[in-house]
Amino acid sequence: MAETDRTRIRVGIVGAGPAGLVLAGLLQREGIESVVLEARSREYVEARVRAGVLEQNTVDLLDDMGVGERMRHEGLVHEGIELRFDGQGHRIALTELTGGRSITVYGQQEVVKDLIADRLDAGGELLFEVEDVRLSGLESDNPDLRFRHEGEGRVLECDFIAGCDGFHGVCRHAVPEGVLTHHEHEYPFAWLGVLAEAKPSSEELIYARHERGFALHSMRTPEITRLYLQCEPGEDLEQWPDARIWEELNRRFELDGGFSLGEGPIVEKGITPMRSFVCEPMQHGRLFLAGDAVHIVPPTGAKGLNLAVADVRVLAAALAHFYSAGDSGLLEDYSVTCLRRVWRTQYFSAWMTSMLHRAPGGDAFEERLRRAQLEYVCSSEAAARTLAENYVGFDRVSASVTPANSASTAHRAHASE
Ligand code: FAS
Ligand code: PHB
Repeated sequence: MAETDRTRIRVGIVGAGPAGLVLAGLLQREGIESVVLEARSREYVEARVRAGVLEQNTVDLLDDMGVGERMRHEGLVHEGIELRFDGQGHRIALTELTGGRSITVYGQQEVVKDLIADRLDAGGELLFEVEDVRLSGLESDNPDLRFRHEGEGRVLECDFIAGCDGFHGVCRHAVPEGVLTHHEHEYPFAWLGVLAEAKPSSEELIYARHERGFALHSMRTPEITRLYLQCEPGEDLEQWPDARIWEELNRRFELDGGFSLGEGPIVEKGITPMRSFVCEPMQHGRLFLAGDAVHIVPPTGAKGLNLAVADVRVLAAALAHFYSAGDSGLLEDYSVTCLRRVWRTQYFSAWMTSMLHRAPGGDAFEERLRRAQLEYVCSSEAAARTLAENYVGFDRVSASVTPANSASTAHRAHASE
Protein backbone atom coordinates (compact mmCIF):
# COMPACT_ATOMS: atom_id res chain seq x y z
CA MET A 1 0.00 0.00 0.00
CA ALA A 2 1.74 3.22 -1.25
CA GLU A 3 1.73 5.66 1.67
CA THR A 4 0.72 8.86 -0.07
CA ASP A 5 0.09 10.95 3.01
CA ARG A 6 1.87 11.03 6.38
CA THR A 7 0.49 13.41 9.00
CA ARG A 8 1.85 14.21 12.46
CA ILE A 9 -0.83 14.65 15.12
CA ARG A 10 -1.15 14.45 18.89
CA VAL A 11 -4.04 12.00 19.36
CA GLY A 12 -5.39 9.47 16.87
CA ILE A 13 -8.89 8.28 17.86
CA VAL A 14 -10.28 5.08 16.34
CA GLY A 15 -14.10 4.93 16.46
CA ALA A 16 -16.86 7.55 16.29
CA GLY A 17 -19.12 6.06 18.94
CA PRO A 18 -19.88 7.88 22.23
CA ALA A 19 -16.36 7.22 23.58
CA GLY A 20 -14.43 8.48 20.53
CA LEU A 21 -16.65 11.50 19.91
CA VAL A 22 -16.76 12.67 23.55
CA LEU A 23 -12.96 12.31 23.76
CA ALA A 24 -12.47 14.31 20.55
CA GLY A 25 -14.80 17.01 21.88
CA LEU A 26 -13.06 17.27 25.25
CA LEU A 27 -9.58 17.38 23.64
CA GLN A 28 -10.76 20.03 21.19
CA ARG A 29 -11.87 22.16 24.14
CA GLU A 30 -8.35 21.74 25.64
CA GLY A 31 -6.78 22.85 22.34
CA ILE A 32 -5.36 19.34 21.72
CA GLU A 33 -5.72 18.36 18.07
CA SER A 34 -6.91 14.88 17.16
CA VAL A 35 -8.25 12.94 14.19
CA VAL A 36 -11.22 10.55 14.50
CA LEU A 37 -11.31 7.50 12.20
CA GLU A 38 -14.68 5.74 11.69
CA ALA A 39 -15.21 2.61 9.58
CA ARG A 40 -18.89 3.24 8.92
CA SER A 41 -20.71 6.05 7.11
CA ARG A 42 -22.14 9.05 8.94
CA GLU A 43 -25.66 7.93 8.05
CA TYR A 44 -25.03 4.49 9.56
CA VAL A 45 -23.64 5.64 12.93
CA GLU A 46 -26.37 8.29 13.26
CA ALA A 47 -29.10 5.70 12.68
CA ARG A 48 -27.72 2.84 14.83
CA VAL A 49 -30.23 2.15 17.66
CA ARG A 50 -28.39 1.36 20.89
CA ALA A 51 -28.43 2.90 24.34
CA GLY A 52 -31.27 4.96 25.67
CA VAL A 53 -30.50 5.87 29.29
CA LEU A 54 -28.05 8.61 30.29
CA GLU A 55 -26.71 8.84 33.82
CA GLN A 56 -26.64 12.20 35.61
CA ASN A 57 -22.83 12.40 35.12
CA THR A 58 -23.18 11.87 31.37
CA VAL A 59 -25.92 14.49 31.09
CA ASP A 60 -23.83 16.97 33.11
CA LEU A 61 -20.74 16.36 30.94
CA LEU A 62 -22.64 16.83 27.66
CA ASP A 63 -24.06 20.03 29.13
CA ASP A 64 -20.59 21.23 30.24
CA MET A 65 -19.31 20.55 26.71
CA GLY A 66 -22.10 22.72 25.32
CA VAL A 67 -23.69 19.88 23.30
CA GLY A 68 -26.66 19.30 25.62
CA GLU A 69 -29.21 21.72 24.15
CA ARG A 70 -31.23 19.19 22.09
CA MET A 71 -30.88 16.62 24.88
CA ARG A 72 -32.42 19.18 27.28
CA HIS A 73 -35.31 19.79 24.86
CA GLU A 74 -36.04 16.28 23.63
CA GLY A 75 -34.64 14.09 26.44
CA LEU A 76 -37.08 12.68 29.01
CA VAL A 77 -35.95 13.19 32.62
CA HIS A 78 -37.05 10.30 34.81
CA GLU A 79 -37.00 10.28 38.60
CA GLY A 80 -37.90 6.64 39.05
CA ILE A 81 -38.17 3.19 37.51
CA GLU A 82 -40.62 0.33 38.19
CA LEU A 83 -39.72 -3.23 39.09
CA ARG A 84 -42.64 -5.54 38.27
CA PHE A 85 -43.20 -9.18 39.30
CA ASP A 86 -46.07 -11.39 40.47
CA GLY A 87 -48.52 -8.95 38.92
CA GLN A 88 -47.31 -6.16 41.21
CA GLY A 89 -45.39 -2.98 40.35
CA HIS A 90 -42.82 -1.49 42.78
CA ARG A 91 -41.46 2.02 42.09
CA ILE A 92 -37.83 2.78 42.90
CA ALA A 93 -37.77 6.55 43.60
CA LEU A 94 -34.35 7.23 42.08
CA THR A 95 -34.24 10.99 42.66
CA GLU A 96 -35.62 10.86 46.20
CA LEU A 97 -33.17 8.11 47.14
CA THR A 98 -30.11 9.84 45.66
CA GLY A 99 -30.48 13.41 46.88
CA GLY A 100 -31.88 14.78 43.63
CA ARG A 101 -30.09 12.85 40.86
CA SER A 102 -32.03 11.47 37.88
CA ILE A 103 -31.63 9.74 34.51
CA THR A 104 -32.41 11.14 31.06
CA VAL A 105 -33.90 8.98 28.34
CA TYR A 106 -32.32 10.20 25.10
CA GLY A 107 -31.26 7.85 22.29
CA GLN A 108 -27.56 7.09 21.79
CA GLN A 109 -27.85 7.93 18.11
CA GLU A 110 -29.13 11.39 19.11
CA VAL A 111 -26.07 11.89 21.34
CA VAL A 112 -23.87 10.75 18.45
CA LYS A 113 -25.62 13.14 16.03
CA ASP A 114 -25.09 16.09 18.44
CA LEU A 115 -21.40 15.24 18.92
CA ILE A 116 -20.71 14.77 15.19
CA ALA A 117 -22.38 18.10 14.39
CA ASP A 118 -20.34 19.78 17.14
CA ARG A 119 -17.12 18.21 15.82
CA LEU A 120 -17.68 19.23 12.22
CA ASP A 121 -18.95 22.71 13.12
CA ALA A 122 -15.71 23.28 15.04
CA GLY A 123 -13.69 22.14 12.01
CA GLY A 124 -12.43 19.01 13.78
CA GLU A 125 -11.20 16.16 11.52
CA LEU A 126 -13.59 13.16 11.46
CA LEU A 127 -13.09 10.65 8.64
CA PHE A 128 -15.95 8.26 7.87
CA GLU A 129 -15.73 5.01 5.91
CA VAL A 130 -12.04 4.46 6.61
CA GLU A 131 -10.71 0.98 5.84
CA ASP A 132 -7.97 -1.32 6.98
CA VAL A 133 -6.99 0.55 10.14
CA ARG A 134 -3.71 -0.81 11.51
CA LEU A 135 -1.70 0.24 14.55
CA SER A 136 2.08 -0.02 14.99
CA GLY A 137 4.88 1.26 17.24
CA LEU A 138 2.71 1.25 20.37
CA GLU A 139 5.77 0.91 22.62
CA SER A 140 7.50 3.87 20.90
CA ASP A 141 6.81 7.58 21.58
CA ASN A 142 5.24 7.94 18.14
CA PRO A 143 2.85 5.11 17.28
CA ASP A 144 1.42 5.03 13.76
CA LEU A 145 -2.13 4.62 12.56
CA ARG A 146 -2.29 3.35 8.94
CA PHE A 147 -5.59 3.26 7.04
CA ARG A 148 -7.21 3.81 3.67
CA HIS A 149 -9.64 6.65 3.07
CA GLU A 150 -11.29 7.44 -0.25
CA GLY A 151 -8.92 5.00 -1.91
CA GLU A 152 -5.80 6.68 -0.53
CA GLY A 153 -3.32 5.12 1.90
CA ARG A 154 -2.65 7.43 4.84
CA VAL A 155 -0.48 7.35 7.96
CA LEU A 156 -1.10 9.32 11.14
CA GLU A 157 2.07 9.62 13.27
CA CYS A 158 0.63 10.12 16.75
CA ASP A 159 1.75 10.92 20.27
CA PHE A 160 -1.10 8.75 21.54
CA ILE A 161 -3.78 6.44 20.11
CA ALA A 162 -7.21 6.13 21.72
CA GLY A 163 -8.87 2.80 20.97
CA CYS A 164 -12.59 3.65 21.03
CA ASP A 165 -13.59 1.18 18.32
CA GLY A 166 -16.00 -0.99 20.29
CA PHE A 167 -16.00 -4.70 21.08
CA HIS A 168 -15.44 -5.79 17.49
CA GLY A 169 -12.77 -3.19 16.72
CA VAL A 170 -9.05 -3.65 15.90
CA CYS A 171 -7.31 -1.68 18.66
CA ARG A 172 -7.55 -4.25 21.47
CA HIS A 173 -6.16 -6.88 19.12
CA ALA A 174 -3.16 -4.69 18.32
CA VAL A 175 -1.81 -5.32 21.83
CA PRO A 176 0.74 -8.17 21.79
CA GLU A 177 -0.49 -11.58 22.90
CA GLY A 178 -0.26 -12.18 26.66
CA VAL A 179 -0.18 -8.53 27.71
CA LEU A 180 -3.89 -8.19 28.40
CA THR A 181 -5.97 -10.30 30.77
CA HIS A 182 -9.53 -11.04 29.64
CA HIS A 183 -12.40 -11.66 32.03
CA GLU A 184 -15.53 -12.85 30.26
CA HIS A 185 -18.92 -14.28 31.17
CA GLU A 186 -21.55 -15.21 28.59
CA TYR A 187 -25.15 -15.30 29.86
CA PRO A 188 -27.37 -18.22 28.72
CA PHE A 189 -29.92 -15.78 27.28
CA ALA A 190 -30.16 -12.70 25.07
CA TRP A 191 -32.48 -9.75 24.49
CA LEU A 192 -34.91 -9.42 21.61
CA GLY A 193 -35.24 -5.64 21.26
CA VAL A 194 -37.84 -3.71 19.24
CA LEU A 195 -38.49 -0.08 18.44
CA ALA A 196 -42.21 0.61 17.96
CA GLU A 197 -44.17 3.63 16.76
CA ALA A 198 -46.41 3.42 19.78
CA LYS A 199 -47.02 5.80 22.69
CA PRO A 200 -45.13 4.56 25.76
CA SER A 201 -47.51 2.66 28.06
CA SER A 202 -46.05 4.14 31.25
CA GLU A 203 -44.32 7.34 32.30
CA GLU A 204 -41.20 5.51 33.48
CA LEU A 205 -39.17 2.41 32.57
CA ILE A 206 -40.59 -0.96 33.68
CA TYR A 207 -38.23 -3.86 34.44
CA ALA A 208 -40.35 -7.03 34.65
CA ARG A 209 -39.34 -10.38 36.06
CA HIS A 210 -41.78 -13.07 34.93
CA GLU A 211 -41.77 -16.89 34.93
CA ARG A 212 -41.64 -16.65 31.11
CA GLY A 213 -38.55 -14.45 31.35
CA PHE A 214 -37.42 -10.82 31.67
CA ALA A 215 -39.00 -7.89 29.84
CA LEU A 216 -38.20 -4.17 29.71
CA HIS A 217 -40.47 -1.28 28.71
CA SER A 218 -38.43 1.75 27.75
CA MET A 219 -38.93 4.58 25.29
CA ARG A 220 -37.25 7.11 23.06
CA THR A 221 -39.87 9.84 22.63
CA PRO A 222 -43.59 10.38 23.54
CA GLU A 223 -44.33 8.55 20.25
CA ILE A 224 -41.65 5.85 20.22
CA THR A 225 -41.47 2.87 22.61
CA ARG A 226 -38.37 0.68 23.07
CA LEU A 227 -39.06 -2.84 24.38
CA TYR A 228 -36.92 -5.87 25.15
CA LEU A 229 -37.70 -9.45 26.13
CA GLN A 230 -35.46 -12.27 27.30
CA CYS A 231 -34.93 -14.91 24.61
CA GLU A 232 -32.51 -17.69 23.67
CA PRO A 233 -29.00 -16.58 22.63
CA GLY A 234 -29.39 -17.91 19.07
CA GLU A 235 -33.03 -16.91 18.69
CA ASP A 236 -34.29 -16.78 15.08
CA LEU A 237 -36.05 -13.48 14.45
CA GLU A 238 -38.14 -15.17 11.76
CA GLN A 239 -39.87 -17.01 14.62
CA TRP A 240 -40.95 -13.65 16.09
CA PRO A 241 -43.61 -12.00 13.98
CA ASP A 242 -44.89 -8.74 15.49
CA ALA A 243 -48.10 -10.31 16.84
CA ARG A 244 -46.14 -12.90 18.81
CA ILE A 245 -43.85 -10.19 20.23
CA TRP A 246 -46.79 -8.10 21.49
CA GLU A 247 -48.56 -11.15 22.90
CA GLU A 248 -45.43 -12.27 24.76
CA LEU A 249 -44.65 -8.77 26.08
CA ASN A 250 -48.20 -8.32 27.35
CA ARG A 251 -47.94 -11.63 29.23
CA ARG A 252 -44.68 -10.64 30.91
CA PHE A 253 -45.94 -7.15 31.89
CA GLU A 254 -49.17 -8.53 33.37
CA LEU A 255 -50.43 -6.57 36.36
CA ASP A 256 -53.16 -7.42 38.86
CA GLY A 257 -55.91 -5.00 37.99
CA GLY A 258 -54.97 -5.14 34.32
CA PHE A 259 -52.33 -3.59 32.06
CA SER A 260 -51.87 -3.72 28.32
CA LEU A 261 -49.20 -2.22 26.13
CA GLY A 262 -50.04 0.41 23.56
CA GLU A 263 -49.13 -1.28 20.30
CA GLY A 264 -47.94 0.13 16.99
CA PRO A 265 -45.80 -0.69 13.93
CA ILE A 266 -42.47 -2.29 14.91
CA VAL A 267 -39.82 -0.38 12.95
CA GLU A 268 -36.66 -2.02 14.26
CA LYS A 269 -36.02 -5.50 15.65
CA GLY A 270 -32.74 -7.09 16.83
CA ILE A 271 -31.13 -9.60 19.15
CA THR A 272 -28.55 -8.36 21.69
CA PRO A 273 -26.16 -10.91 23.17
CA MET A 274 -25.68 -10.69 26.92
CA ARG A 275 -22.10 -10.77 28.14
CA SER A 276 -19.86 -9.31 30.80
CA PHE A 277 -16.33 -8.60 29.57
CA VAL A 278 -13.35 -6.74 31.02
CA CYS A 279 -9.87 -6.53 29.60
CA GLU A 280 -7.02 -5.41 31.85
CA PRO A 281 -5.00 -3.20 31.77
CA MET A 282 -6.79 -0.57 29.66
CA GLN A 283 -3.50 0.75 28.30
CA HIS A 284 -0.48 -0.59 26.47
CA GLY A 285 2.36 1.80 25.67
CA ARG A 286 0.88 4.78 23.87
CA LEU A 287 -2.45 3.02 23.23
CA PHE A 288 -5.34 3.82 25.61
CA LEU A 289 -8.47 1.69 25.32
CA ALA A 290 -11.92 3.01 26.30
CA GLY A 291 -15.57 1.96 26.23
CA ASP A 292 -16.80 -1.25 24.62
CA ALA A 293 -13.31 -1.78 23.16
CA VAL A 294 -12.21 -2.86 26.64
CA HIS A 295 -15.34 -3.70 28.66
CA ILE A 296 -18.92 -4.86 27.99
CA VAL A 297 -21.73 -4.90 30.51
CA PRO A 298 -25.10 -6.61 30.05
CA PRO A 299 -27.57 -3.73 29.26
CA THR A 300 -29.82 -4.51 32.24
CA GLY A 301 -28.13 -1.76 34.26
CA ALA A 302 -28.16 0.71 31.32
CA LYS A 303 -24.43 1.39 31.84
CA GLY A 304 -22.54 0.73 28.60
CA LEU A 305 -22.63 4.22 27.09
CA ASN A 306 -22.22 5.88 30.48
CA LEU A 307 -19.14 3.77 31.24
CA ALA A 308 -17.62 4.68 27.86
CA VAL A 309 -18.13 8.40 28.52
CA ALA A 310 -16.69 8.09 32.04
CA ASP A 311 -13.51 6.43 30.65
CA VAL A 312 -12.77 9.21 28.15
CA ARG A 313 -13.48 11.89 30.71
CA VAL A 314 -10.54 10.46 32.73
CA LEU A 315 -8.41 10.03 29.58
CA ALA A 316 -9.04 13.60 28.35
CA ALA A 317 -8.05 15.04 31.75
CA ALA A 318 -4.88 12.91 31.78
CA LEU A 319 -3.88 13.99 28.23
CA ALA A 320 -4.58 17.64 29.04
CA HIS A 321 -2.39 17.33 32.15
CA PHE A 322 0.37 15.71 30.07
CA TYR A 323 0.38 18.53 27.52
CA SER A 324 -0.08 21.37 30.01
CA ALA A 325 2.25 20.17 32.80
CA GLY A 326 4.45 17.74 30.85
CA ASP A 327 3.51 15.17 33.51
CA SER A 328 2.40 11.63 32.55
CA GLY A 329 1.25 10.70 36.10
CA LEU A 330 -2.45 10.74 35.28
CA LEU A 331 -1.88 8.76 32.10
CA GLU A 332 -0.01 6.14 34.13
CA ASP A 333 -3.03 5.98 36.49
CA TYR A 334 -5.65 5.88 33.71
CA SER A 335 -6.17 2.11 33.80
CA VAL A 336 -6.28 1.78 37.63
CA THR A 337 -8.60 4.79 37.93
CA CYS A 338 -11.06 3.50 35.33
CA LEU A 339 -10.99 -0.18 36.33
CA ARG A 340 -12.25 0.71 39.84
CA ARG A 341 -15.41 2.14 38.30
CA VAL A 342 -15.58 -0.56 35.61
CA TRP A 343 -15.65 -3.39 38.18
CA ARG A 344 -18.22 -1.64 40.36
CA THR A 345 -20.40 -1.21 37.26
CA GLN A 346 -19.79 -4.82 36.22
CA TYR A 347 -20.99 -5.88 39.66
CA PHE A 348 -24.14 -3.74 39.46
CA SER A 349 -25.01 -4.86 35.91
CA ALA A 350 -24.49 -8.56 36.75
CA TRP A 351 -26.58 -8.11 39.92
CA MET A 352 -29.46 -6.49 38.00
CA THR A 353 -29.23 -9.19 35.32
CA SER A 354 -29.32 -12.15 37.72
CA MET A 355 -32.09 -10.60 39.86
CA LEU A 356 -34.40 -9.90 36.88
CA HIS A 357 -33.77 -12.81 34.47
CA ARG A 358 -34.78 -16.45 34.66
CA ALA A 359 -31.80 -18.78 34.24
CA PRO A 360 -32.89 -21.38 31.64
CA GLY A 361 -32.93 -24.77 33.38
CA GLY A 362 -31.96 -22.83 36.51
CA ASP A 363 -32.28 -24.78 39.73
CA ALA A 364 -35.18 -23.91 41.99
CA PHE A 365 -32.88 -22.88 44.84
CA GLU A 366 -31.12 -20.32 42.61
CA GLU A 367 -34.47 -18.96 41.44
CA ARG A 368 -35.68 -18.56 45.03
CA LEU A 369 -32.52 -16.61 45.87
CA ARG A 370 -33.05 -14.23 42.91
CA ARG A 371 -36.64 -13.63 43.92
CA ALA A 372 -35.65 -13.04 47.53
CA GLN A 373 -33.20 -10.38 46.30
CA LEU A 374 -35.91 -8.70 44.24
CA GLU A 375 -38.40 -8.79 47.14
CA TYR A 376 -35.70 -7.26 49.41
CA VAL A 377 -34.98 -4.40 46.96
CA CYS A 378 -38.72 -3.68 46.76
CA SER A 379 -39.25 -3.75 50.53
CA SER A 380 -36.11 -2.18 51.99
CA GLU A 381 -35.25 1.52 51.56
CA ALA A 382 -31.56 0.73 52.09
CA ALA A 383 -31.56 -1.86 49.29
CA ALA A 384 -33.58 0.39 46.99
CA ARG A 385 -31.08 3.20 47.61
CA THR A 386 -28.22 0.90 46.59
CA LEU A 387 -29.96 0.22 43.28
CA ALA A 388 -30.85 3.89 42.82
CA GLU A 389 -27.36 5.30 43.39
CA ASN A 390 -25.81 2.78 41.02
CA TYR A 391 -28.52 3.34 38.40
CA VAL A 392 -28.34 7.15 38.28
CA GLY A 393 -24.56 6.94 38.56
CA PHE A 394 -22.45 7.82 41.52
CA ASP A 395 -21.85 11.44 42.33
CA ARG A 396 -18.24 11.94 41.08
CA VAL A 397 -17.12 13.49 44.37
CA SER A 398 -18.54 10.83 46.70
CA ALA A 399 -17.35 8.07 44.37
CA SER A 400 -13.64 8.97 44.52
CA VAL A 401 -11.68 6.39 46.51
CA THR A 402 -7.86 7.06 46.48
CA PRO A 403 -6.05 3.74 45.95
CA ALA A 404 -3.46 3.28 48.73
CA ASN A 405 -0.74 2.31 46.35
CA SER A 406 -0.58 5.49 44.28
CA ALA A 407 2.74 7.31 43.97
CA SER A 408 1.64 10.95 43.93
CA THR A 409 -1.52 12.11 45.68
CA ALA A 410 -1.29 15.45 43.87
CA HIS A 411 -2.26 13.70 40.63
CA ARG A 412 -4.93 11.78 42.50
CA ALA A 413 -6.57 14.93 43.82
CA HIS A 414 -6.84 16.17 40.23
CA ALA A 415 -7.67 12.89 38.48
CA SER A 416 -10.14 11.26 40.85
CA GLU A 417 -13.32 10.50 39.05
P1 FAS B 1 -19.36 1.87 20.01
O1 FAS B 1 -19.43 0.43 19.64
O2 FAS B 1 -20.63 2.63 20.22
O3 FAS B 1 -18.51 2.69 18.91
C1 FAS B 1 -17.36 2.14 18.32
C2 FAS B 1 -17.23 2.74 16.92
O4 FAS B 1 -16.00 2.26 16.34
C3 FAS B 1 -18.36 2.31 15.99
O5 FAS B 1 -18.92 3.45 15.38
C4 FAS B 1 -17.68 1.39 14.97
O6 FAS B 1 -18.26 1.48 13.70
C5 FAS B 1 -16.24 1.95 14.98
N1 FAS B 1 -15.24 0.97 14.56
C6 FAS B 1 -15.21 -0.35 14.84
N2 FAS B 1 -14.11 -0.92 14.26
C7 FAS B 1 -13.46 0.07 13.61
C8 FAS B 1 -12.27 0.13 12.83
N3 FAS B 1 -11.53 -0.98 12.60
N4 FAS B 1 -11.89 1.32 12.30
C9 FAS B 1 -12.63 2.45 12.53
N5 FAS B 1 -13.77 2.46 13.27
C10 FAS B 1 -14.17 1.29 13.80
N6 FAS B 1 -25.65 1.31 27.17
C11 FAS B 1 -26.23 2.18 28.07
O7 FAS B 1 -25.48 2.90 28.73
N7 FAS B 1 -27.57 2.30 28.20
C12 FAS B 1 -28.45 1.51 27.45
O8 FAS B 1 -29.64 1.68 27.55
C13 FAS B 1 -27.87 0.57 26.54
N8 FAS B 1 -28.66 -0.15 25.75
C14 FAS B 1 -28.06 -0.92 24.82
C15 FAS B 1 -28.89 -1.60 23.96
C16 FAS B 1 -28.31 -2.36 22.97
C17 FAS B 1 -29.24 -3.07 22.04
C18 FAS B 1 -26.86 -2.45 22.80
C19 FAS B 1 -26.20 -3.26 21.72
C20 FAS B 1 -26.03 -1.77 23.64
C21 FAS B 1 -26.62 -1.00 24.65
N9 FAS B 1 -25.86 -0.29 25.49
C22 FAS B 1 -26.44 0.52 26.42
C23 FAS B 1 -24.37 -0.34 25.36
C24 FAS B 1 -23.86 0.57 24.23
O9 FAS B 1 -24.49 1.70 24.30
C25 FAS B 1 -22.32 0.67 24.26
O10 FAS B 1 -21.85 0.58 25.57
C26 FAS B 1 -21.77 1.95 23.65
O11 FAS B 1 -22.14 1.96 22.31
C27 FAS B 1 -20.24 1.98 23.82
O12 FAS B 1 -19.72 3.09 23.13
P2 FAS B 1 -18.28 3.00 22.44
O13 FAS B 1 -17.30 2.43 23.37
O14 FAS B 1 -18.06 4.37 21.86
O15 FAS B 1 -18.44 1.90 21.30
C1 PHB C 1 -33.06 1.37 26.33
O1 PHB C 1 -33.85 2.31 26.45
O2 PHB C 1 -32.60 1.00 25.23
C2 PHB C 1 -32.61 0.67 27.55
C3 PHB C 1 -33.01 1.16 28.77
C4 PHB C 1 -32.59 0.53 29.92
C5 PHB C 1 -31.77 -0.56 29.84
C6 PHB C 1 -31.32 -1.02 28.60
C7 PHB C 1 -31.77 -0.40 27.44
O3 PHB C 1 -31.38 -1.17 30.97
